[in-house]
Amino acid sequence: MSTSKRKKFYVTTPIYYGTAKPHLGSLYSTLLADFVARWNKLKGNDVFFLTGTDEHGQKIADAAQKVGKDPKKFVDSFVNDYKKTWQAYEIDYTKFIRTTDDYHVKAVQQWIRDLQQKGDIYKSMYEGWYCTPCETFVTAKDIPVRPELVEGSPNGSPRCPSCSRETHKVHEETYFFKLSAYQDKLLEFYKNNPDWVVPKERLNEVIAFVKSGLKDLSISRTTVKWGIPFPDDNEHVAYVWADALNNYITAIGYGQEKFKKDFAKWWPADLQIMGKDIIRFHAIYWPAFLMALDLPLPKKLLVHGWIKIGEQKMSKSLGNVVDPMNLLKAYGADPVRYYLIRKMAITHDSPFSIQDLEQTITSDLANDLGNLLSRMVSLADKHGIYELLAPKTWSADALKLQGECVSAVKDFYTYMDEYNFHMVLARLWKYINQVNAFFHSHEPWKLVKTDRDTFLEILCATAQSLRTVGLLLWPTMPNKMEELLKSIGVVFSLDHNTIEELELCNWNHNFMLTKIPPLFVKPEVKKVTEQPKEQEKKAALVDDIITIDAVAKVQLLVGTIDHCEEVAESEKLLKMTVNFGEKGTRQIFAGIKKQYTPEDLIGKQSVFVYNLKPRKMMGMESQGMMLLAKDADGKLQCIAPVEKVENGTRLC
Ligand code: ME8
Repeated sequence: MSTSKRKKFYVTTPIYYGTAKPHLGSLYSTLLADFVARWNKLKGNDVFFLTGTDEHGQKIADAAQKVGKDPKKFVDSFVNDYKKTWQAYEIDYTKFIRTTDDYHVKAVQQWIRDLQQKGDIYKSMYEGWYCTPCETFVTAKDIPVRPELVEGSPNGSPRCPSCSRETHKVHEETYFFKLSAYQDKLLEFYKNNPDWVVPKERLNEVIAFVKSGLKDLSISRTTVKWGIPFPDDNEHVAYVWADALNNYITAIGYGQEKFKKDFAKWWPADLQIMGKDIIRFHAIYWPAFLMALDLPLPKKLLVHGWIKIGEQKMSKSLGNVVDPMNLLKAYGADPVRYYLIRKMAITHDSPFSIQDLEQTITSDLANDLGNLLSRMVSLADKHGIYELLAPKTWSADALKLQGECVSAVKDFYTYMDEYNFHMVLARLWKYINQVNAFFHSHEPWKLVKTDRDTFLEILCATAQSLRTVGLLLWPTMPNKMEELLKSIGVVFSLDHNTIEELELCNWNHNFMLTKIPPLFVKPEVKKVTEQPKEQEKKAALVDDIITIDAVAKVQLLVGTIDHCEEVAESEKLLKMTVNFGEKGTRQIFAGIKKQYTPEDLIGKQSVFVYNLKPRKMMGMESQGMMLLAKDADGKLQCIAPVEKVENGTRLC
């Protein structure tokens, strides 16, 4: 693509508090930014991807003091952890900003001067409540509507609306930012830009808050020492959010004469990504700060939900965080990247479980994608075929698959444009399964002896499809997809191609095949470490008697049959999609076609073996087993709880 046609794309993540190592939640936001950044690079755009750490404020000062460290030294080690984790997860950021960086400190002071000159910052007294863990002021209007925020608090201070912890009273001289002056402008902006926040609905909460009246915002503290000193008034340091939000402009040159051009090139940001906890800061304070500077506002805010562990948000303060480096050691970076983008929905809170992660790696990556590649390349290798030349004309079946490819690519673009990332991957997997069905149903391993031309066509159509899939999946799994493409002879390079030039659906490419080790490894089934006691061992040897340990190994779960259909080629099988609540959904087959129609079962609850090793049935994977009662005549009956229970409930 000529450089003149290249569009700029500037994407940011929140800057994370330097009080602890990154966890799966921080990885998630950063990964989304990397995913979108790579997609833009693939489209030939000129990308700036910013991430970093938030290093000032009382919260950091307190945490450092607890371990007897100087705050800067305290955050240094965590910054290293962030950088190492991002590198391990192939997070290809352009710049990592630290709010203790000298240029940022100077630029924030410049920002204060600019606004003082405009009359948007003035000095007065502040009295109110403050939550240090959230670094946020709890305003009077949070309290009357939320009576529960005052209950149970020993000194009558309200609890923080965000984290429910006790706040403390602040009474001090402060500089205020004239936030109230921007209330109408903000409301006007939201009205004219209803799609500014994705998902749209999250903007409603912001609008309601602004409509209820904005007070001027205290942006300096005298009781906190660890922060950016106010210019010409060193008694005050900048409020940590006023300091932190400005990172998005200071990183690209705001406040530095020599970077004026860079700033003009990159600002406004094209996409700012964050979790829903910090939307108020980004959708109210931040645009007001920018309006005060007469700067354009970011084009889009992408606000995602929580990764949850059970019913709780995964968070440092709740102590239930998952360390991404442990996951990396067990499963590798790309499978975890895939899992997070595929299984966490932007619009909702999403549960995380190791079991679901392992299940997804096994079924989506190892079985659906990895096997497809290895079956095709191994079959070619077995018959000494390394070069695949695109036929001049394709058969009707191959053209049908090509049509499915066109439609998959079209939908992929649409979902990308809507930031509907988990659907992007779900849609692509539909196509991968169409390719699997195409390959399987033509039985090329038989055709090789009877019809070599068709045999070669099947291999080549599969390779054409894998090329498309490999390129589209590159932003999700960069390393693995480069390996996949290499094994079919496609050299991946951003320097030479953009996605448009790669002609994803033009099936005129030739391939050079190389056999590679399995692209994805199925996670090992967890070994049971407990040794049964001697007595129990003996009992276990007696026919039909098992120990309680053996019972405990079988996970029997209640699930609702969300979807059910007949397997056309089988006399017995029904294929079901079973909903296990937070434990996800599973595809399960059962041989009950003679007893039940799909309509009998849809919406019903039944009991399933959840931790059974997946098995292939009619070329498809069954990811569990339905429990059935079988009478003397062999008649089968489903087993259901007497009253409805929550999906995923375990039998005990
Ligand atoms: O708020 N699920 O920093 P922070 C998904 N320094 N995402 C999660 C998550 C979870 N369970 N937990 C955290 C701050 N996140 C400020 C930001 S920006 C100018 C200043 C992600 O370390 C999510 O993006 O508390 C959330 O908004 C962010 O981490 C909060 O990071």
